[in-house]
Amino acid sequence: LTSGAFPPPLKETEKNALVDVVKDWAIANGLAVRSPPTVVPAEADPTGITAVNVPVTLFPSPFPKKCFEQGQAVQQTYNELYAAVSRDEAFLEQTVKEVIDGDDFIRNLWDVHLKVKAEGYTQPLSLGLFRSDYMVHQDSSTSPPSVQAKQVEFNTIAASFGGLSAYTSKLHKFLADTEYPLLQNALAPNSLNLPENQSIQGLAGGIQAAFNAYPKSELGHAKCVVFLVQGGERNIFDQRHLEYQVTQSSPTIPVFRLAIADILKHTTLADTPKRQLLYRLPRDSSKVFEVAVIYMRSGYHTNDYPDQTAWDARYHLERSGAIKCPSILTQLAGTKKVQQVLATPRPSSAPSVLGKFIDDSTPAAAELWKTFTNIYPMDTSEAGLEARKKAQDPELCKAYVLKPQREGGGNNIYRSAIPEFLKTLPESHWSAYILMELIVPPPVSNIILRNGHLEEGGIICELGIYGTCLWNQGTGEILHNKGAGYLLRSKGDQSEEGGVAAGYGCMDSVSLV
Ligand code: GSH
Repeated sequence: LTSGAFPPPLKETEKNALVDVVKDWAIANGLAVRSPPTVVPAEADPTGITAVNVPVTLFPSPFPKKCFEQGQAVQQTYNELYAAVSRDEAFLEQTVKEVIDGDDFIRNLWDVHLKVKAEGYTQPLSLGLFRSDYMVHQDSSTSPPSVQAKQVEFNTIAASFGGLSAYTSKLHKFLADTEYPLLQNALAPNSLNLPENQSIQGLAGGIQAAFNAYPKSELGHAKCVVFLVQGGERNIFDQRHLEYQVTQSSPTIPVFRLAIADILKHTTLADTPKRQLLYRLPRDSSKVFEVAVIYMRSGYHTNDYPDQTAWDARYHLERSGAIKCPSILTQLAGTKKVQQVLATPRPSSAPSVLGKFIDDSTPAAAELWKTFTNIYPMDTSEAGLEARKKAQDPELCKAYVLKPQREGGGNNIYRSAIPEFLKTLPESHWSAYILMELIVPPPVSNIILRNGHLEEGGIICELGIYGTCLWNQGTGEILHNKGAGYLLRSKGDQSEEGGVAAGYGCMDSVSLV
């Protein structure tokens, strides 16, 4: 891949042949999503039985080995860092306070936490299934240009696509073995460097570790794991791959899917000091399970809380004895504001903020620092006022993205849109945002198969490294801390937003160069 054109020039017949193989392999292996209504109209599929392959590249994208290894190498330190941040309530309170005026969602989360804190948390263990996202930053001022993995964001709730990404790696491996050697401009299998991707085992392993750490039910129930999901989720197979892997334990671990809107309908809290979370099987209410782990694939978006009852339901979960993945504190640790504060360079004499959480003098911490990019507050501090100037300047703003404290994609404001956007907001709300320098990755080309059509051209790749961590919120003891495979997502280089779930990006895998 280092020499010659990539992707290799293809004849029409070759493209069609590849598409045929990908279409079938994807469905045969569950590299799929439930059909979007734009592809299969609801009236053609009234019972929701159809699925289509997830948007995917026809080739793995070349990705700098150095950056891939950098992301892997720092993941356990990141796990440790975010576990420590989650435990520092005073730090989170201070950080949250800075955005709360412009952000009711964060305020509501914080209020739920305070209510539970007042009566006392009963579950000391906390689980994180994390994903740290990076883009390759190319510094062309050096010769040869040097590359660094720079962190885009750190996800602490519903970090998705670990189920499908393992299969994307397998798809590209399959094509490398069977199809690429047949092309006119053949790619020899050994010309690609395709690392193993253990994201399914890794993420499921985190859930299993938490399940096993949860004691045997004192109430005589069987333990279970609950996946808390959104109603009508289309990314269901990604979740199912994890679910099937979690169950594969001896003895089998029961896993149930619970829609966020149905929490109060199907679960109750035991009237005991531990407030165990009890799940009643909807089809047979005599079957009761004690929820050991609640894994949230919802609850990160305002749409998940349409009314006060939804907030009551989140409170109900938070005060329960189940191990939360994540707890509210861990969810809040994933805000952009926390990321910005952590990435603030240490003043020459004073210790860094990072040093409050992990030993900042180790080589591991030095590696972590290298992944930070420039992120500025939008408040009235000196750095904030400086950032406000940049954000409002029609020229300077072009190097930045403005981000609110939101998850799930589609919320960011890019480049020249920033000054106009700020005008629509009262200035008192500006501090709810952070300003981040755009990372400009080296150009890569690929071919995306999306809903049966090919999109060819420049793409931007974003690497996600998964990590799992189980810790004791009280003592700080870490019971489990592992890396858990990777995700590569790509998007057309003309598109700003990159989320696959939000409909912009596609699945990809790395060929290390
Ligand atoms: N509810 C969906 C799921 O559980 O798969 C989507 C969740 C979601 O949007 N997760 C964000 C993410 O990982 C983090 S909060 N997005 C990646 C992407 O869409 O490409």
